[in-house]
Amino acid sequence: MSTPSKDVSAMRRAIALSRKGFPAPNPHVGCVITGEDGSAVGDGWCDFAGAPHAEAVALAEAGARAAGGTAYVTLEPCNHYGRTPPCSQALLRSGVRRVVIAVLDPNPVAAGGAEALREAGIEVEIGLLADSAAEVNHQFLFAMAHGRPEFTLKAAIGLDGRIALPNGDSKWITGPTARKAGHALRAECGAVLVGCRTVLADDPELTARIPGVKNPPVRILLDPNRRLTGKERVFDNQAETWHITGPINLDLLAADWYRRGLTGVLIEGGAITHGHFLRAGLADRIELFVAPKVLGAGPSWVHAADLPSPLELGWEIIKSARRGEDLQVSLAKRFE
Ligand code: AOF
Ligand code: ZN
Repeated sequence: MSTPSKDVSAMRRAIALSRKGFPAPNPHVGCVITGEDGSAVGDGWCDFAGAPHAEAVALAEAGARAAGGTAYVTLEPCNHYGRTPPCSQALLRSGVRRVVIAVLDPNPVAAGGAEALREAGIEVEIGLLADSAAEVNHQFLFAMAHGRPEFTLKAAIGLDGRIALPNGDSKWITGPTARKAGHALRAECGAVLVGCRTVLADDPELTARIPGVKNPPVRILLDPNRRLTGKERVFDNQAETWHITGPINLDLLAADWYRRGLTGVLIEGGAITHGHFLRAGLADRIELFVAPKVLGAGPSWVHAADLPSPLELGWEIIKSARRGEDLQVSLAKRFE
């Protein structure tokens, strides 16, 4: 039996809604409610971690018009009392007849909504446009599956792959549009990490300075030899800062960051830090902002001269987009 086109288009819209907001470390979730006659009566998405869930937002808009209708949700409705009450119960109370789910929730704390709804007599369908819904939510799903955050290496480079001018200046390689996209990536990941050399060289704030960010990303500093004084700008009170000192074991740290609630970390360099993540097999995605400039000297964005052979392979360009004068190239590790 093929899926009716009205189901496909409603779920497409729910997936488009799920892209909105910066819900990290929580999942991206979108929800569309249609009434008994099939007309759209409610839209919702989860705007930030701690905000009302997508289903609650859509149900609030639909009100009594949800009765006899269908709810399209990109992630299985939660079945737990977290920061908000269970969406499975809210859906039941609304009187919807049918719930269409793209992807089941791998979060053991919240899962079980599909079964609860079915047991209550609601018609539940699972898997519609699952691949597209999962791609929007790659970070959350990756973290749940691997017990660690998803790591994205980010760099702004010239045409020769370098990150700094001959005088060492690395601040303005790319233009304002690309820098804004970089700030969106920080908010999207929910955490930003740099090595101490980058803090000493650039004194960055590492904040997400764009509208719509409610939860400032956590700042993580790798400083094994305690070279930072605590007076640098990353130690201001704009966001939480985790200062890691002493011997560094990235696998142990990754598991610890996950336990502390992170699902993603944007690794902003420098070259040596990027190299450590690549070498440890902890580079899951790469975001390169390429400026149409030849810098001529200075280091490449990743120091990876001693990379063991299997790790250097297998990247796939999943997206590329013009950002003002510059280009953003998004890559994911290809699993074979
Ligand atoms: C969201 N937004 O729209 C949905 C979520 O942190 P809590 O208490 O709000 O619960 C988060 C869990 O709830 C989350 O990990 C996921 O399993 C489930 N669904 N979460 O933040 C939403 N529908
Ligand atoms: Zn919920």
